[in-house]
Amino acid sequence: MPGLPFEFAHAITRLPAKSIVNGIRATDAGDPDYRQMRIDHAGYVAALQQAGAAVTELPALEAFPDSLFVEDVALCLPEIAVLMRPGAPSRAGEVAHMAPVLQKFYDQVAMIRGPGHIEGGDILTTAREILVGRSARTDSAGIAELAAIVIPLGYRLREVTTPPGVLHFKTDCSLLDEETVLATRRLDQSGCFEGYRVIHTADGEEAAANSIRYNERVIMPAGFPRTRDRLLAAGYGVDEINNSECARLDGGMSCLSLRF
Ligand code: CIR
Repeated sequence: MPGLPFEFAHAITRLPAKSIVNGIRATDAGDPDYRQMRIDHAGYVAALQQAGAAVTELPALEAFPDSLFVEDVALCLPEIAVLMRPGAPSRAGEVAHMAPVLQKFYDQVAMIRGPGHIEGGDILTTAREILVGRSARTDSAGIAELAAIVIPLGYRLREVTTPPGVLHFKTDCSLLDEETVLATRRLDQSGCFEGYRVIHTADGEEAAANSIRYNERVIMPAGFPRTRDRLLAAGYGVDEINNSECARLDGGMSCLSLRF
């Protein structure tokens, strides 16, 4: 694979819409607060910029409450972007808004056409393979269609399982470097990270697993001090972002950007 899958120059984000109060959530812990979410989102974009990202910030899409979670609509690899086919019906229309944006950056833009479904949150690209978790949003047919696109380009793809009740594979893990992932114990216990070094989130801090490595920084949700200290002790540079509002919609650090 060309380059390391945490060395990036660009990021794409989308401003939260006022309609975020209608965003999908597995468990209702109250609507997210739009004003706080805008503040948190601005902090997230600033952290990406500090890490070296040229950030393309797209306008809010009121018709799509979950559209700030741009990660789910595309997979960005160095030489190709692949538009996803979200398993959540209310999110399907987000893809058409992302297609022209990616066409500005990429010569090659492919598309998952179905009948399967796949969302970017279920895809972890490491230095040696692309791991894709089957979930309530991502099925084997969607994964097979992605495999048919990326394997001819020289990538290895491995189908794994997102734990039941967990939204996306990356809800429970992040890439930290060429050989290391941050993961919850419940995901690691599935055996999917054999051969990798795994740093576990601290017990009770599972929501810290959805972090991102962007160049020299690890951007993680605030409020998980024991997991943060594990990352610091392992030598990573850490930035913390308040994620209280996105968390109400089961979203976190990876969901909020496309990175390439
Ligand atoms: C959804 O259910 O689709 C959104 N409320 C959250 C999406 C989070 N995205 C991600 O984990 N990649």
